[in-house]
Amino acid sequence: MKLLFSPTSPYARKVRIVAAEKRIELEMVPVVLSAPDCPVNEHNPLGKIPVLLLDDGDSLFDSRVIVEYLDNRTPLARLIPQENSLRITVRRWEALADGICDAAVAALMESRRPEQMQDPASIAKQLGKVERGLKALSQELGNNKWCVGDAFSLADVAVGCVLGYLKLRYKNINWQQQYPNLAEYYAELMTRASFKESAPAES
Ligand SMILES: N[C@@H](CCC(=O)N[C@@H](CS)C(=O)NCC(=O)O)C(=O)O
Repeated sequence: MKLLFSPTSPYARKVRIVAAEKRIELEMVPVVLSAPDCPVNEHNPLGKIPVLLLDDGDSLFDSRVIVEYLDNRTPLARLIPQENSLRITVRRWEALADGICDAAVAALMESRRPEQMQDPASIAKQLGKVERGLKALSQELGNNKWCVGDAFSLADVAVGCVLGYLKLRYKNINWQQQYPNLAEYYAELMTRASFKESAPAES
């Protein structure tokens, strides 16, 4: 199986961490979305990464579908609980974490447009989602070691990926100081090989 990804994509990082935790070997294919010969559109009409190319030629997207597929490939290190209410709780955390990523990515894209074309209200709206989302993550995590119950799960993978993305792209949002519980939690996640090896290089 091949994964079309970019090293800074938080959604692709989620997939890379899940594969590593479950000891599933993926052939990594780095892509540049803006390159004219970028293969992503051929496999995902939405033109987004990550995309998982299966050995039979099919493709899977988006990250939520890919992580479920990988989690079901082997019972080793299950990251999505099979019991319904726990599974929904894990997926709600993932939706919150991914939603913060969506807002952070949208604000970044808007702020990269030529200044006279930028819409400050739209940037502010997206950043409001990021701020409220971080507050919710901090409150809901509290002093717990993991997001859901007493086991590492997909919820922790997703939350770790959004925190890593904000650390990389939004140095002005000092969530580590604002929410010490999230800072401690991220530091703990970063002791895992799967997180360390997938961390985007800080420039
Ligand atoms: N919901 C999607 C989001 C994927 C996504 O937005 N990926 C970004 C890279 S971080 C992308 O491909 N952006 C290109 C575009 O939106 O055209 C997922 O979970 O996989």
